Amino acid sequence: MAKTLSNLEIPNETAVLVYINEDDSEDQTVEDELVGLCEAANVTPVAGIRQRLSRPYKGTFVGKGKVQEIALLAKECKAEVVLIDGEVSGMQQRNLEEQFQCRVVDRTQLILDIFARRARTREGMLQVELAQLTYMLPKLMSVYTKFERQKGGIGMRGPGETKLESDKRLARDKISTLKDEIEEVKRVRDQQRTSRRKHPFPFASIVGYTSAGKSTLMNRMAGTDVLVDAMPFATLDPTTRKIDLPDGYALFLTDTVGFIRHLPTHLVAAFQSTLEEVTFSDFVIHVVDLSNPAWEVQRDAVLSTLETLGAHDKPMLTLFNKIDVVPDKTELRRIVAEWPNSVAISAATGEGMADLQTAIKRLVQELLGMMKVLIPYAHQNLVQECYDFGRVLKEEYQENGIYIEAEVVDEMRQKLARYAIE
Ligand SMILES: Nc1nc2c(ncn2[C@@H]2O[C@H](COP(=O)(O)OP(=O)(O)OP(=O)(O)O)[C@@H](O)[C@H]2O)c(=O)[nH]1
Ligand SMILES: [Mg+2]
Repeated sequence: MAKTLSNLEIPNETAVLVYINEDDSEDQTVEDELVGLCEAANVTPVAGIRQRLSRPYKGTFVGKGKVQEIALLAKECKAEVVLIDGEVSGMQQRNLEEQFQCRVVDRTQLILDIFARRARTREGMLQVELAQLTYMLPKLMSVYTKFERQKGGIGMRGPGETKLESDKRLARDKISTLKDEIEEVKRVRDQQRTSRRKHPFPFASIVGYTSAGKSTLMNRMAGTDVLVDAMPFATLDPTTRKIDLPDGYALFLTDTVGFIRHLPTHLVAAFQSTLEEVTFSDFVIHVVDLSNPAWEVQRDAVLSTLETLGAHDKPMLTLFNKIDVVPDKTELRRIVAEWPNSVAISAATGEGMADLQTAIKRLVQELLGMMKVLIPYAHQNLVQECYDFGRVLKEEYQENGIYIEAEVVDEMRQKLARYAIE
């Protein structure tokens, strides 16, 4: 499984993992998540240690005694990296590296590292570089310790690394160049869209916590071959496909990058161009991994990320996924009954797909309004648009024009208003 994703040229590194969650009921899921992230970044955990922190210590993030403990552990295990499951400042990082005598990497750097390895498109790579630089900028001044950051080490991979060696001003210049480049890539992509709308209609995005099963669902519904993997962030670049729904309805569906908790807002912003797909959707399909004990925390993390993106007001269909491995069916029924507009499915086995299609069809129908028009032959192009932006029920070539009965999106209704009959 690891072979499909890991870049074998990047050396494996050993790490001591430092957990900082306060709530002990979350221990297992927090550990599982960090170990999963390590696997995706080709890091081998050699030991784990925990400090329950409500607030990080100013100078060293963890407490004094814990610093000693970690230093000892890192030495014993000959760890190359100490990985802290939080956001560590540049000053804290420098202090800790001195104490630990090895490199210190935080959660955000680890995630960015995975993104850097996953990015395939130009846009994806530019966004990762932008995120890395934005994240590193405040840290730059304290980055130069005797454990000089080298190309290839965890937390330092990807396109941003060479520039990180330059000063803050250079980084800022680079950030602004990157933003321009992303804008340019985006502009070209928008131009290539032939339709009047920025996106085809109707258009929905699959969102959800990483590993919830978004790509598995996409593959099942659209017959795509998007990479599915148990490791987090298998998908980075979005894929869009048209899918057919019952009764002649259709939908454009996008599978995109997963969300994760504790990701700084400005990093989400760096992925604006990818996540724009979500903000332009007519509605969102939120996949929740019900088999994960932390599914509620994950669901809420997704909802708050959507809020950051300004996409929380969109109609949402919630899919409770992986029910093939959820033993308690009574509990399952209760959850679905309580959560508005939700369906229980298994993207893996196909269970619940009929209910899902009905639910999606209903959402698509809500976006459409019935219209009867007589389009003059001089404006024949509108006929095709009726097909593109709605569902045509009748098409008749008459003396004065083309008679169309169709369910179409609002924008199209406005466009057709002058040809409306009745
Ligand atoms: N048992 C079970 N496993 C599933 C189901 N759906 C997905 N999985 C598994 O969950 C893991 C993650 O699936 P993906 O489809 O890659 O998840 P994703 O949401 O696209 O994840 P990222 O792209 O990494 O954010 C894979 O190992 C899938 O085989 C399901 O319905 N049941
Ligand atoms: Mg995926």
